[in-house]
Amino acid sequence: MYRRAAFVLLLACGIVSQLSHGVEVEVKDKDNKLCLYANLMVNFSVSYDTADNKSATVEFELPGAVTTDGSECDAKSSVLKLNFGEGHSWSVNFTVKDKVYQADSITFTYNLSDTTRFPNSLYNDTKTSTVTPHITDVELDTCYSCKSNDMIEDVSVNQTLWDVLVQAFVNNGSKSEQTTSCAADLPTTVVPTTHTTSTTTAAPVTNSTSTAAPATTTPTPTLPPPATGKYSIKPDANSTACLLADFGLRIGLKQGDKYEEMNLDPNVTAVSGSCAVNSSELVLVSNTMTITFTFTNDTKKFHLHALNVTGKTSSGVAFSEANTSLSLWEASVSSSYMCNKEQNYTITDLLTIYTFGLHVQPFGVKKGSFSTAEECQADADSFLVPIAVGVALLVLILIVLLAYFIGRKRNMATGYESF
Ligand SMILES: *[C@@H]1O[C@H](CO)[C@@H](O)[C@H](O)[C@H]1NC(C)=O
Ligand SMILES: *[C@@H]1O[C@H](CO)[C@@H](O)[C@H](O)[C@H]1NC(C)=O
Ligand SMILES: *[C@@H]1O[C@H](CO)[C@@H](O)[C@H](O)[C@H]1NC(C)=O
Ligand SMILES: *[C@@H]1O[C@H](CO)[C@@H](O)[C@H](O)[C@H]1NC(C)=O
Ligand SMILES: *[C@@H]1O[C@H](CO)[C@@H](O)[C@H](O)[C@H]1NC(C)=O
Ligand SMILES: *[C@@H]1O[C@H](CO)[C@@H](O)[C@H](O)[C@H]1NC(C)=O
Ligand SMILES: *[C@@H]1O[C@H](CO)[C@@H](O)[C@H](O)[C@H]1NC(C)=O
Ligand SMILES: *[C@@H]1O[C@H](CO)[C@@H](O)[C@H](O)[C@H]1NC(C)=O
Ligand SMILES: *[C@@H]1O[C@H](CO)[C@@H](O)[C@H](O)[C@H]1NC(C)=O
Ligand SMILES: *[C@@H]1O[C@H](CO)[C@@H](O)[C@H](O)[C@H]1NC(C)=O
Ligand SMILES: *[C@@H]1O[C@H](CO)[C@@H](O)[C@H](O)[C@H]1NC(C)=O
Ligand SMILES: CC(=O)N[C@H]1CO[C@H](CO)[C@@H](O)[C@@H]1O
Repeated sequence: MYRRAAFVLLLACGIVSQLSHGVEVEVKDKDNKLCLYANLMVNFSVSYDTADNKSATVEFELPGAVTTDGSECDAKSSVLKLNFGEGHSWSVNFTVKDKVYQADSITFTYNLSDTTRFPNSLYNDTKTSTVTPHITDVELDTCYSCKSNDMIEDVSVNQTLWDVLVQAFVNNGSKSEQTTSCAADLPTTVVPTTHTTSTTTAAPVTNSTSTAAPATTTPTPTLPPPATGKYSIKPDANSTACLLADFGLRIGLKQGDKYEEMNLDPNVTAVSGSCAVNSSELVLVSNTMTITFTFTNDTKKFHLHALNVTGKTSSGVAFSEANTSLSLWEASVSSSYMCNKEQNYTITDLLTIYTFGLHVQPFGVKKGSFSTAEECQADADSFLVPIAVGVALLVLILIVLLAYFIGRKRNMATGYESF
């Protein structure tokens, strides 16, 4: 449920209208011409000290009801200031440099006396967080557009900007139909994105500084299959391995209306973990993600019980997905589990993993090598095909032979009769 509020700064008097999407504001100059346009969303995460000597973290969205008092437009610099609630404000300073403009800073001011937003706060003063956003090199007379999440961290405040459409330095009182897209919105070779594109009011006609993607149907570049990693855990330096795992791994992650796939690169992956009688753990840490596999031994069989994947997407958004009630990769404790065929497993609503050439043994590894493998159904099925073909051929040969012998016998029989 998004609210859209249009505001007109005209001698500090605002007109509110509730429409469809984001927080939409229009700042007008002294001639009552549009000079700054914004339609955006901000999520705040703020931590503060509470009276019981602890700290609390609250999350809230920029509300639909804002006023633009304090916003101003000049030829070379302008300020977008959104005031909301009991003395909170969020403001952005823009400056022009040559043919481009940029956002120099974002200042978020919050009033800890607001007990509805900051319950039980130890202090009652007003705090300020100033950060530098990543909004640069926006061509003059274009809107800056960034549908992707852009999280900006500060000591006690994280703010996530999303679905942003801003034009500072509007020329001639009308918003440009041309956009400069942020890097995160552009497709990259590694990232198959955008299954659906959320439709905003302003159609971002592609005429941007970077070669922007056509808004709809982006052809999905396919990732190469991940390289196979061979991972092992030793209980101590002198022992042989107690856990073995070979596989290529890819994860698929949903993020809002985007879907991204990432391969785990074994070359940059650090391995750690532990082996115990009832439970073993394999922890893989790469530059983009940390994956924890927890296997359990329930006397006769083992299975993958929990999987926890944390990391950052290519656009820098942190994610953490875990499922602690899985029963995958089940095999006898004295054997290993194998699945050569590519497999996909839905771990959570947002996370899917893909395995390539999987072979694991989390318990009872002897002499540092895999025990007998129990293969997955998919592998067994692919074995069945050649077997079935072989059996069919054999049957065919038998039929031909049988027909031949029967025919010969008949001939001989007729031979006797015709005699
Ligand atoms: C912002 O917060 C709203 C509700 O609090 C949530 O639905 C939305 O997913 C959040 N968006 C981001 C980008 O964190
Ligand atoms: C801000 O984000 C970082 C990294 O995700 C996290 O460690 C920190 O706790 C967050 N701070 C707040 C106030 O949410
Ligand atoms: C709060 O915690 C600090 C140490 O973290 C301690 O020195 C102080 O006495 C505590 N104050 C109260 C009121 O508990
Ligand atoms: C902060 O909130 C308190 C209580 O809601 C209010 O009395 C005070 O005026 C606010 N401060 C500012 C600077 O608006
Ligand atoms: C803020 O707290 C101080 C003491 O901690 C108190 O004197 C003052 O009245 C409080 N102000 C408000 C607006 O609650
Ligand atoms: C490892 O084994 C060697 C000899 O086999 C021995 O000298 C060394 O102390 C052992 N190290 C550890 C940590 O057990
Ligand atoms: C990983 O390392 C191997 C050998 O060290 C090399 O052949 C391969 O190209 C590397 N792969 C990547 C993705 O860097
Ligand atoms: C392993 O599980 C069995 C049965 O659940 C239990 O009896 C045993 O104490 C556990 N061993 C360890 C080391 O936790
Ligand atoms: C997953 O791992 C992260 C980081 O190690 C941790 O914060 C989170 O609590 C874990 N989730 C579960 C369900 O264990
Ligand atoms: C997942 O695996 C099933 C068969 O196990 C297959 O039909 C499906 O196409 C796979 N999905 C993807 C996205 O690879
Ligand atoms: C699996 O668990 C059973 C019972 O908890 C235990 O007797 C057995 O030794 C375990 N197997 C391995 C290989 O750790
Ligand atoms: C701002 C901008 O890049 N405008 C360009 C849009 O595309 C037309 C032609 O394709 C150019 O003439 C504009 O300069």
